[in-house]
Amino acid sequence: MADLAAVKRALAAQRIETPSWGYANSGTRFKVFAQPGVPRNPEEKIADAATVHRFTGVAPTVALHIPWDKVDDYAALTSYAQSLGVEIGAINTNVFQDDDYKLGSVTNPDPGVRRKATDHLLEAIDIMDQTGSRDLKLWFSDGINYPGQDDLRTRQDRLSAALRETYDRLGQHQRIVLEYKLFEPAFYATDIPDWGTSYAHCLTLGDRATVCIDTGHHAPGTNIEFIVAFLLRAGKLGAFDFNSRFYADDDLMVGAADPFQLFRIMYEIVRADALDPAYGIAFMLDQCHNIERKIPAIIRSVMNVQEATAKALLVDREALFAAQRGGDVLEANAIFMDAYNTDVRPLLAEVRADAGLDPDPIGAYKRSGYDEKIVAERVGGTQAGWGA
Ligand code: LRH
Ligand code: MN
Repeated sequence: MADLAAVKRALAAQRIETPSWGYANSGTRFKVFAQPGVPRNPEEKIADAATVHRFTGVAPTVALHIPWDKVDDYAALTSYAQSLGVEIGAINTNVFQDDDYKLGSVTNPDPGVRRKATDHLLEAIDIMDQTGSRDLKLWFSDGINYPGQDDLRTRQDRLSAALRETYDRLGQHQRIVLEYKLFEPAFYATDIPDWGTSYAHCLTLGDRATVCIDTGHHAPGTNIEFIVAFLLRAGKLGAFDFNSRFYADDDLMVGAADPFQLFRIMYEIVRADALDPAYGIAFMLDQCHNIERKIPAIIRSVMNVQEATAKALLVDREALFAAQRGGDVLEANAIFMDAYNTDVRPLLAEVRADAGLDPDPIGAYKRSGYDEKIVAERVGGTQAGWGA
């Protein structure tokens, strides 16, 4: 039987990072539905992230995206965040939105473009030196649309050279989390399409290069928890970009489309004793809230991760391992499903109350009037995000 006191301690110590861009306007190629009260600058995004932390108690860091969150003084931005009770988390690079990157960024046939892209990655580390961030999050949209468009092998040589230069610039306490994605915006071959490619580059780079799993970046039917178990065993899992999807990279609220998958993923984390922040896995959200209010959506997403984690922590691992060793297929599955079918909401309400928080974060947020306040205050200026 799981030790409930230990489960509650683990839940109280859980840390989930929210994305600055999750608070800004977003959409699809068809439409961006702007919302009232959306942040107009990094400070307002950080204020919204601090609000999510205020009501959940487990989201004390916010990831930035450069240049979406470009400011003149990152040390001042960091102090501002700290004054609101949060820290700056991962720094995300962006080599996917510049005209020069049509045929690729660090893999582009043009050495001048490769230089420009690599310089952006190095600039992000300069920013990390000012924000105190540990993680440089690299995602490359690089790829090709037609067979023969470019040489697949040569593009890997170019990618490897840029990663090496970036890795060698890292400070002692900094690391790379290298994200992969099956397709989009490239529709024939992506240069880092899957976990194996990211893993291989990370092995080549060194200890401070780890893989980032974005849960929306796999072919349908991919067993993501297997990838988690494998990378944990190899000591190469660095981070998650949590979201959920029904079809492609839908970036919906994590746990919304497939809460059972999220439970299976968090079980592999718990089984490896990798939940504690000291283990070093960054649990980040990477989502777009195209039609729903953004702050309550992110609060709900944090709660979905907490619920999946609580269920995973309740798996009676001793009994499970015994059934597995004994080849008792049905018993093993039953033990696993018992935990998943446990209503953990009362337990999480207790954990929140023990931390002096309202057991109902969404209700508390609604009663706080924060949504009305930002709608009233954030008038004029240019809203941040897509279509800005
Ligand atoms: C790419 C991605 C990446 C981010 C972007 C906002 O699809 O998942 O993590 O840079 O979304
Ligand atoms: Mn992502």
